[in-house]
Amino acid sequence: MEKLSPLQVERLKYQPKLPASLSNGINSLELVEGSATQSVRDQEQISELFKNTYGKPVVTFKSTGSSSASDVRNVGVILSGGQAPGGHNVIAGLYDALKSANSQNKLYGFLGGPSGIIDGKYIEFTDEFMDKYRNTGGFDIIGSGRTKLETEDQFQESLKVCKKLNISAVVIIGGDDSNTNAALLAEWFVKNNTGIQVIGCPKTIDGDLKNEQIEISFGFDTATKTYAELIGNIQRDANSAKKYWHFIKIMGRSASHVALEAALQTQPNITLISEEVEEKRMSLESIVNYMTDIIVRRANAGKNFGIAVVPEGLIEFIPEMKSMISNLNDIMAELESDPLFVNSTSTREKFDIVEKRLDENNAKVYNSLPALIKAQLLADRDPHGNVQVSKIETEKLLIEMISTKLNELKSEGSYSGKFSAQSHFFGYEGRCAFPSNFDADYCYSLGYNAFALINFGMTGYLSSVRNLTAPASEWVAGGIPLTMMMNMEKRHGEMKPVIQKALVKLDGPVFKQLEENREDWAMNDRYLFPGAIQYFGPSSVCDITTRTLQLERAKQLINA
Ligand code: FBP
Repeated sequence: MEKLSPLQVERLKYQPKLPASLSNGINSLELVEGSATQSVRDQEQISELFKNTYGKPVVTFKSTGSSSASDVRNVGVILSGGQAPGGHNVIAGLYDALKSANSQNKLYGFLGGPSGIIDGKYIEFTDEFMDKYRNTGGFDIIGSGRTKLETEDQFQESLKVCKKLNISAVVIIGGDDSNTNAALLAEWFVKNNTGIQVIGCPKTIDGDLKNEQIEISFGFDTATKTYAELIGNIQRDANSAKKYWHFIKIMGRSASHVALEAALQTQPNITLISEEVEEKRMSLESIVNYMTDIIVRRANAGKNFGIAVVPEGLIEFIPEMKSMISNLNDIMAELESDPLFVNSTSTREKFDIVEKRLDENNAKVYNSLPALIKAQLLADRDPHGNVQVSKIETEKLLIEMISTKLNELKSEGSYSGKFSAQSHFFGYEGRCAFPSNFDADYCYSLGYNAFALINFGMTGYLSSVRNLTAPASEWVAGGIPLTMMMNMEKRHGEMKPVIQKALVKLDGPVFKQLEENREDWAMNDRYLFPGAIQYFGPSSVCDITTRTLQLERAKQLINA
């Protein structure tokens, strides 16, 4: 029995590329400090909450050529939140940097996400163990979790575990929420004179942890390429059989970056962007009308087939749905401890209980939905107590509503086509793919760079690698103060400091590219077939990054 596939064997041998500034080793680095920074908004409150870590400068590294010895350090690492391709390489980069700085250094991995540091569940990395995971997808090396590291008790427990292992720095690999918590932990460690540093790494396939300083979170590149391959394959099938409309929901909890990028790589007939739906205050009915119009026009042109891409978070951006879901989240929090609701066996009974509690308008919206969607809205909540959008089959909801609309048009005599639809959800398929060369290199650099920040005594920083559309050797490595990306937002009814989530900018070059082309793509089949991610071959194919990064970079150059 073979233990590894041929591609696994080859990928294990891949040596990720580093920025030139880091490639002479950790001990030859010099830290270059920029000027003091401010948070993106609410400077007064954020500086008050982060008295010890606020206002630090952006830093970059340059190689001095000469090398000096560095102190012995033990470091702990945590994977937090949803999987994203390349997480193993962040750890590999961190491990290699740490061992190259001083072979006595140790790296501990906390198991199962942030809960590992609280419960003291960990492993110590060895060469042999690390080598099995290089350039592989997934977070199975130490596992991940969604526990929020934010309370005094949790910080105290983390401190005990760090002291026991003599850990002087913790690296948290996570999205906006996890890095917000990294900032809180960093501040707490300084305030309590623990001498423990905290460094974050920007992770999430959703691509919504980005800003002026962070060009993209890792995993977005591989996940979007994986979805684009799948969409391309379906487009080819649709164009061959010419008998189905494929409705494809694409992961991305809130922002539509993933759907937008996958659409630019494949050019489907319809792409919905949640941020546009919200901005234009489009109702569910107007979305259905917009899609139906394209389906009718294509049918009139003899094309009873097509591809529609729908972002995962769409439902929460439709104004009437947003209001109903928010009302429902509150009601469900009460109902979860109501024996009448919990013990009621019939779904109909549950629908009735919920409907009676919803405000009048929200009850109307809830009632207008098909039973399948109503049931999904009542299913398990996420750790914040909210509806789990990935479980709501928006693609099926749209198919059902469009079918009804087309039947009406047919009976009025204004539609004579055939509508046969298939639904798909691409999400988990892309989160653990083998990282693309870009993500393998980017992640390795982020991890390597995280140790460089630790070695210079930095804390409350996000590992940052920039200039990502250039070859890896020209990437710029450094660190961004986490507080610089923060503002105050309402969470669970209270104002809290959080890292701003980046939604799709409707006046940005990426959305504009879709907007300028969508009528052409709707009627004329301009499908692109990206094929599988290539790991070997010309760098113009293997190392190329997303359309999103390329378009944003081109815009920056025009503005410069
Ligand atoms: P992160 O923000 O933690 O990276 O996770 C994002 C994500 O992959 C979303 O795209 C998706 O909605 C969600 O996780 C699914 O979560 P789960 O893995 O808990 O089902």
